[in-house]
Amino acid sequence: MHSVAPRSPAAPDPAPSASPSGSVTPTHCPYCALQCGMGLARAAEAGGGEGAAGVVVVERPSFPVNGGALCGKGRTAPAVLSSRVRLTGPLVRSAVTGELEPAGWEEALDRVADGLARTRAAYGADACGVFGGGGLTNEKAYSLGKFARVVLGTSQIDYNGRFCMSSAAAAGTRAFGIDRGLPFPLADVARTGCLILVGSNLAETMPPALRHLTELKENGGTLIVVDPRRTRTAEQADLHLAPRPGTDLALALGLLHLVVAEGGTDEAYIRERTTGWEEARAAAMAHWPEYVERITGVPVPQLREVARRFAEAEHAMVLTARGPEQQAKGTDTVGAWINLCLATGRPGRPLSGYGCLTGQGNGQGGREHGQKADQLPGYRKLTDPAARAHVAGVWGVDPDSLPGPGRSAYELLDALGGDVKSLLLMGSNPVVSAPRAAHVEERIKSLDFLAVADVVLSETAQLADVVLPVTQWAEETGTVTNLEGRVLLRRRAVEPPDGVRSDLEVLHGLASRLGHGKGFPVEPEEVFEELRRASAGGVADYSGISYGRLVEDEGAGVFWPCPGAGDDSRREHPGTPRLFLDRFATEDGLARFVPVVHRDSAEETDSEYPVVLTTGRVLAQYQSGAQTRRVAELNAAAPGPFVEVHPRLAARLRVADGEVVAVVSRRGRVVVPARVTSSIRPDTVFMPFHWPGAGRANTLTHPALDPVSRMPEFKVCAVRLERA
Ligand SMILES: Nc1nc2c(c(=O)[nH]1)N[C@H]1C(S)=C(S)[C@@H](COP(=O)(O)OP(=O)(O)OC[C@H]3O[C@@H](n4cnc5c(=O)[nH]c(N)nc54)[C@H](O)[C@@H]3O)O[C@H]1N2
Ligand SMILES: Nc1nc2c(c(=O)[nH]1)N[C@H]1C(S)=C(S)[C@@H](COP(=O)(O)OP(=O)(O)OC[C@H]3O[C@@H](n4cnc5c(=O)[nH]c(N)nc54)[C@H](O)[C@@H]3O)O[C@H]1N2
Ligand code: SF4
Ligand SMILES: [Mo]
Repeated sequence: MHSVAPRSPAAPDPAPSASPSGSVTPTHCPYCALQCGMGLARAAEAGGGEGAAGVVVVERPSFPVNGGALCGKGRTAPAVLSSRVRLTGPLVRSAVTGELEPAGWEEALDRVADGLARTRAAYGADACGVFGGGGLTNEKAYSLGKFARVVLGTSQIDYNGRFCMSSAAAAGTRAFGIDRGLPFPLADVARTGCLILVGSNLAETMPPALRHLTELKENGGTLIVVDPRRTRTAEQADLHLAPRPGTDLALALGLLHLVVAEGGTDEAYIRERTTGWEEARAAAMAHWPEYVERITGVPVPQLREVARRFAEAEHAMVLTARGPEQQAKGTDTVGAWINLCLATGRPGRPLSGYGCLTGQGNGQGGREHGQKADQLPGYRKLTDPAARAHVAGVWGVDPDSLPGPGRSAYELLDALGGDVKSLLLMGSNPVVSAPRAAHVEERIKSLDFLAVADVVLSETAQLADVVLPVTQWAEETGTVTNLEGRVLLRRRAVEPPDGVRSDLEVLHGLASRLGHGKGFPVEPEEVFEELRRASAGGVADYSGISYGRLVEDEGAGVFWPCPGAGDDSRREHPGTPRLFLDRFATEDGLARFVPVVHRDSAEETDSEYPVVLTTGRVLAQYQSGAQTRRVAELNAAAPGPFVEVHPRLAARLRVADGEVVAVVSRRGRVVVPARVTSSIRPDTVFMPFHWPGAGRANTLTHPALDPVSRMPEFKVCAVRLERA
């Protein structure tokens, strides 16, 4: 059993108020970055009949981020624990039949260690690849990065977070010297005066957060939503701008132009807290409103209205999500929105600023502790000699033995079967979720050796030589860091089934076989203690956080940076809910404007492919669907893929609602039912990406990458529709 010892007897174990009978484990949802608090109660005691895996979800109203509210995915998450299709024993591909067949753990781990060792012996360490996920706990992400650098000695590690918020991360680092999704608690949103929400459909992707938008409006604030579709979120807005996908950069520049023209800039703030304004201003002034209207399709009067409301509000915020970020110009696009915020004096001021709504459960922590191609724990740079020396010291290795930066996620997937011959994959399903997925699937099939650790036989696991079945959220303890930078403790509430092991046990088993018996503990708290030391002094400093502290205040968590107090416990750091109040995290303490200008998408429409395809999510499915497609209630709500088509486009193609159509891009062709709806622009179609097979959206998407963040262009490519 993993026990969580409070640091002092004075720190009580949190007892959620919804506890039906006392024995409720306070924990967090396995899915998105909101990391809603929930309680897991024994089903029998809760009087709730059977309950999946013997537990039922109960409310945990004391947790501040969601206040007890959950979406359907969170509410039904225990169903995946006891799903019939859950993996409960390792699978190894038979040399005789070519099929995956049940095997024991010793054999399976031997096979993986052997596969990786052979590759390394034949082709060198960089022929071994590692691919991680933003759903992994901090402890797992940390151990996976250490495993790659220390045990395999490879530079070839990256993770699915590259596909998620990497553009916002790059832009945030460039402007503020730090990348934390929200630099303030989410609840601040309800009290700002004007919020521009750019390419976030949080009514479907983070439903409990919607209450902050409702409160914002009740408080008299203005909500502006920028989305090519009239989503459930856009329906809440005072003003909905529906730009053509891929044109947010021009839109933000056009707004900045108008703010400058109308004298809405905050000159004192610009002088005292920023650098680079003259160049950024000059770049923005080239974006005249009429020019911006032509690019974006947003009428000039709407641009004027938004610029005026944003500049005039006493407090104002811009929040971005995947819409503007998942573009081959995502970093510059976010940079342009940040410029708008800086020019109007927002970041570091109360109830104001720029933030990114991070996506995956540990999307924030997963990008801080070393599973990124260029990174060491604590958000340190792999190219920084001091960072290498510090982390190598914690790991007990020679700094010169640490490899340099590797390839980004898509580039790594694209190199499989080329100079990367073997892959260990933990916490992602790229056969469904990577851009240009048919090509990625081919690359994966051309590997000499593939090992996948997962809870179900995902579409990617189906291609593996060895599948390692692992424990799930409620069966293990570990920390996650939510979109606010709030570090939280998820706690073990149920016994895992026989036959599964934790990811940490997998890494321990492999490391031992590869000559590293020490250094890969299986107890999460032990890993966290090492992570604290490795992160100490880094940008994402966790050294003042402990498991004991994370159960205080009913498990409300601690915001990083939280430096350690050394031996003096009276000087315990309180954590940092709000950043930038006095200074930015840059060397001179000033925020940096970056001069950016509009540019086209990688693939513009033409006569052959005349329609823009954009992609995203629906309420009831999560990501590649590996988990949520296993839940009956969610499948009933969102049974399969579709393409949203405007009635005018549908009429031109003579396509009826529900009729099956082919959507064709230069990468491939999918066949899906059309959903005719006037909520989308007539020049654009939308597909969710949660399904494999004939309706896989990523068969169509373009792998063009942002030059800074290496984010693929998931949100824009050119397609044509054909009657199937
Ligand atoms: N139900 C559900 N919730 C989830 C997830 C899930 O899979 N399902 N995944 C989680 C994760 S990892 C993430 S990253 C978040 C993502 O959360 P969101 O970013 O809210 O989700 P998306 O649907 O990808 O994109 C949001 C919106 O961007 C719009 N959009 C498309 N192209 C453009 C464009 O060019 N510009 C602008 N401004 N908008 C555009 C789409 O129409 C869409 O409504 O959700 C998290 N929560
Ligand atoms: N077209 C298009 N494509 C997209 C996007 C888009 O908007 N449009 N969005 C992108 C974004 S933002 C993201 S985040 C990616 C996500 O796409 P993926 O990386 O495929 O994410 P998931 O489906 O969450 O995959 C997680 C896998 O790990 C397993 N798993 C869950 N928890 C654990 C664990 O603790 N340990 C282990 N070993 N396995 C675990 C799950 O069962 C699942 O198979 O998709 C990207 N792809
Ligand atoms: S909003 Fe996100 S964290 Fe909350 S219950 Fe739904 S999926 Fe889970
Ligand atoms: Mo994501």
